[in-house]
Amino acid sequence: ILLENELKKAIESDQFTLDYQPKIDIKSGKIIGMEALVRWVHPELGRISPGKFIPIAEETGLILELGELILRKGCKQNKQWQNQGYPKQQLSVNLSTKQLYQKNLSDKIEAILEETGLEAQWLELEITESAFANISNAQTILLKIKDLGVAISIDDFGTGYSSFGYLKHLPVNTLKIDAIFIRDINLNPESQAIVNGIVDIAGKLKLNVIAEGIETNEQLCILREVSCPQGQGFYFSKPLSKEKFERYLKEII
Ligand code: G
Ligand code: G
Ligand code: MN
Ligand code: NA
Repeated sequence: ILLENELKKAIESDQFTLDYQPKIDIKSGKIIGMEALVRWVHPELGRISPGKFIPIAEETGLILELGELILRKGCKQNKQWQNQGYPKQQLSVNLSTKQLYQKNLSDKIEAILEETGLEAQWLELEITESAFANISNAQTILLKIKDLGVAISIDDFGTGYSSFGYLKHLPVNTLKIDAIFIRDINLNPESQAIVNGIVDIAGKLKLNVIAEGIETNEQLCILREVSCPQGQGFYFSKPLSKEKFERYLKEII
């Protein structure tokens, strides 16, 4: 209850910032986009991790307001970077299940794109696999989002609803392989086989695929062996504050 009240106040007074974690093309080592990750610094309690407050925001429904705030902030920032002359990159924003099934989601997204001036192609929404339990509902919503020109990525792929069948019905662009398969990929032949299989299926379905949670060079080497095209993780970069992310971009361009 305490945190719920604090969350409400935090949304009103906008205590949230975004960190940005680069996504990397594994062959070239170049950045191909970034994921926005919300951060909350409470005036008295200090940093509160999203692992703690996102579930509360979801339970209380505050995620709808918070999610909209995050989406607006991310789009605005991405547009600002483009205006400042940074190379254009796609920004991925996490969308929680409640947000996906809220009324008029696509209208809200469209309004935010218009308000911020960001072209739809520079936005991707990451939706966790478990959100697709009801395929026909999800299909209707995702088609509307796709019509806007916004890309869709299935987050935590391989751990949620985990039926390849839904890939036939949902207009998704990217499979994001869950970090649990990457964590032990250099030690566990099963993880390696699963990742190899996901990469193959993605290729055959003409879907993009990215491995998350890459922390070591050993993991990266195996991902190269199985021809995984993209990766993200502490090995390349931790999530960076806006300022640090700008410095990162300046160093690599
Ligand atoms: O950044 P970190 O690893 O601490 O995030 C912990 C969890 O919070 C992850 O599951 C992540 O997906 C989630 N999370 C981080 N930022 C956002 C956000 O902006 N929106 C939503 N819905 N979840 C987020
Ligand atoms: O649920 P989602 O996959 O969006 O969550 C992403 C979370 O994973 C973020 O909280 C981010 O901080 C975290 N993360 C990103 N890269 C790594 C990594 O290499 N190792 C670990 N342990 N966490 C990571
Ligand atoms: Mn994500
Ligand atoms: Na994930």
